Amino acid sequence: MKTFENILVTKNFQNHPHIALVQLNRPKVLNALSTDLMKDVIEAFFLLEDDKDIRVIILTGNDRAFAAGADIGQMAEATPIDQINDNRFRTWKQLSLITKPIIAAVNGFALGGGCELAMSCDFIIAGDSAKFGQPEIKIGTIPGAGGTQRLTRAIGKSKAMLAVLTGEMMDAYEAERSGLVARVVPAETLLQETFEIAKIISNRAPVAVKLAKEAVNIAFETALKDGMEYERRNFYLTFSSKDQKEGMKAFMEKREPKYEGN
Ligand code: CO8
Repeated sequence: MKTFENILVTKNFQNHPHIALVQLNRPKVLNALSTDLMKDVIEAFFLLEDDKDIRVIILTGNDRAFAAGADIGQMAEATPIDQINDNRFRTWKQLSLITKPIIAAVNGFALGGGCELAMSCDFIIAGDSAKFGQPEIKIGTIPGAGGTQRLTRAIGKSKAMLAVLTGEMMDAYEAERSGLVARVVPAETLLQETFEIAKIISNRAPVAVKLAKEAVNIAFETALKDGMEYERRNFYLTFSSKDQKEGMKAFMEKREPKYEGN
């Protein structure tokens, strides 16, 4: 298997011929999702998709973070046009082309784009220390890769509004009660427990698994496309505000932001 700069890929995870592990690997920045990291994830997913032996993919981070969001340093000075030209959303969109099951195994922070990436997987198993949130509002922008759409469908309008408008995190148990997370397990055994679930799926008929995944997604995603387009334009729009520049600058300068409403 090819080696990547921003992720670690283990093809026969725990010597299992049908299970692969993809681990986000930018620990110094809590696995912030740079453009290059997301490209690595997609490339690895497509290699595993084409690998006839692999039946289930597990996506994980480390004990401290699954991923703390898009890379703020990379975005802070971006204009809406920079973002359109960078075409990062094309990479994100390709996640939906993977037909094999992808399980997100989440310990630590899954915030912003990190929460959106976990929600883009087929289901989430969380360690009991996991924290989920869409904190974009705190840095003067809004979710841009499905946070307002997938979170609302997963946990309902009221809880999604609370999360998106306050930017506050929810713990693993609240995430499970709300339907965002399929199961909570002890943080120390997260990978082992996720592996056991992956083993069960890998013993099911692969074609049926693919068709079942597709069918559940169709139920879930009806009309999602329109919502995502709408969200993306609003996400770009926040980058024309001074408050977005201030929010991200303040984060990098480790100070409280001063918002003026423009
Ligand atoms: N981007 C870049 N660097 C980050 C990020 C990030 N999202 N998160 C953390 N880091 C860095 C910190 O700057 C710090 O670096 P350094 O050691 O050089 O100072 C290092 O990671 C460790 O972080 P902290 O010292 O802040 O660790 P704490 O334990 O004190 O705090 C938190 C952890 C609460 C997770 C805190 O780091 C935080 O609030 N991070 C930002 C969370 C956030 O706002 N995420 C949303 C980002 S915007 C987004 O995701 C929009 C997605 C749109 C989709 C894009 C599609 C293309």
